[in-house]
Amino acid sequence: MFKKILIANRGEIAVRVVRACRELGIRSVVAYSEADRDSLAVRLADESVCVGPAPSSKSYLNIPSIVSAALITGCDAIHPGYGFLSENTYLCEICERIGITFIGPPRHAIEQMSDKAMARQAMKEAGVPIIPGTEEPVSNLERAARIARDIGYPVLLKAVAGGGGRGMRVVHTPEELASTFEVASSEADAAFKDGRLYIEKYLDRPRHVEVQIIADKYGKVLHLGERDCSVQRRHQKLIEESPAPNLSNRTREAIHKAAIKGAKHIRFHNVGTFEFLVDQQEKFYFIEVNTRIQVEHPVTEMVTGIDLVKWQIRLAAGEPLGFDQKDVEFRGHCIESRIVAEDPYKDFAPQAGVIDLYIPPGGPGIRVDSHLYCGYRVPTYYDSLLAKVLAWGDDRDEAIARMLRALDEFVITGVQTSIEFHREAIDRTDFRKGNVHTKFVEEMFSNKVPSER
Ligand code: MV4
Repeated sequence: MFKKILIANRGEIAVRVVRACRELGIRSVVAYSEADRDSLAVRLADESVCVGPAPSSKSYLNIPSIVSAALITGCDAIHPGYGFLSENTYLCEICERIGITFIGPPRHAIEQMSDKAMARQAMKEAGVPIIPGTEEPVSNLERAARIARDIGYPVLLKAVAGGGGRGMRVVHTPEELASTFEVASSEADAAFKDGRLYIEKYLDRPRHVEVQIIADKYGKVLHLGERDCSVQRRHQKLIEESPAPNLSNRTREAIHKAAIKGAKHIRFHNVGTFEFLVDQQEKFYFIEVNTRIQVEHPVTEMVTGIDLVKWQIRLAAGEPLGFDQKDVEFRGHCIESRIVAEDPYKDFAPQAGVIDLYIPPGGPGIRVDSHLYCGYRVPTYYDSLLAKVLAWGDDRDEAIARMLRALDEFVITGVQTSIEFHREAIDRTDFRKGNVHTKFVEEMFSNKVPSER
């Protein structure tokens, strides 16, 4: 087992990894930027090293600086968290060369899954359902019209160089194809210097359901259930929950099986997530693999009781999984609200400030993962996540009741937050009924005048 781990990240996930190290009896070293000198992770870690000035490019993304920090402090592993270098294969390669363990999946899996076309091809070979559409970019309008007819309208034109929802245009009828194809291609060219397009069947108001996978280096691949992450805004997840509501057990089990099949096919090990879109007929389609721990991992931890970060570390150190699929128990229902320093009633504009009052919620079924404390200055250089509030209940109704109680208890002053938005979203009839889909937030605001503040 590792003696000392460098945590190449910041905020709540850095605190989370420090806690996992502490429980495993492993010394922790937090790499921090000048803007995070007074961070909670620096305070809780055994050691800390400044890796550069505030801008991420000069600190958290500065590979020579991160690797040097690991070497000078005598670390034998690096935990990248999520974002930043968490899926950077160049860092993986350097770690392999210098004999430091990169805590994550094997480099070949990260490489293969980071290329959307390769990932799609790999899943197709594995027999995992993919969205009907083209493997290659569509070269001209005639071919596009033929393919669209074969797929069936509506179809989606997706920029090859796009991603995260950027560069997508829906075509509802054959008459619209020519003009939309022209517009989509020139938009893609302008945005990504690459005007090539794929065509796919368009799924209207799909749900975003992801499967948590955990696997050791000896071929054991298990799932830890699924999470519904449909409540998003501009492809930023806001609310996640497990189990996914309004999903038949037949579909649930089929999605789990598909993820395991896909993971085995790419010889995946450690911790990762297979993402799917589920249409209104409960057909599901693979969209991508995340080869890292995710923000929403505590949702799965609360329903299964399995500590994903400690297992990431154990698996990276070569330990076998200490349990089988039959041992994994799924109990109750968990919902996570991502509290961000943004004003949802001012188009989620990022907010800065010094935390004046910080009173996190508590009581039965509540967990708060956060790096905040009274007097903490929220830096403007990084993403706006302040805290994750998780509410677990015996069933979804109890989880909702507890989340509403927690959001009412949660006091953060000094910076505008999205607490109020979450309270409103969770309390909506549609949400209570489990009618969640990827246009939930859009529709929440479409017929809504921003409430007087
Ligand atoms: C789609 C889709 C509908 N049909 N593909 C957006 C980002 C990328 N991860 C996949 N995305 C979508 N692809 C087809 N053929 C709808 C979306 C989508 C979406 C997907 C997941 C989570 C949130 C979303 C929000 C808007 C659109």
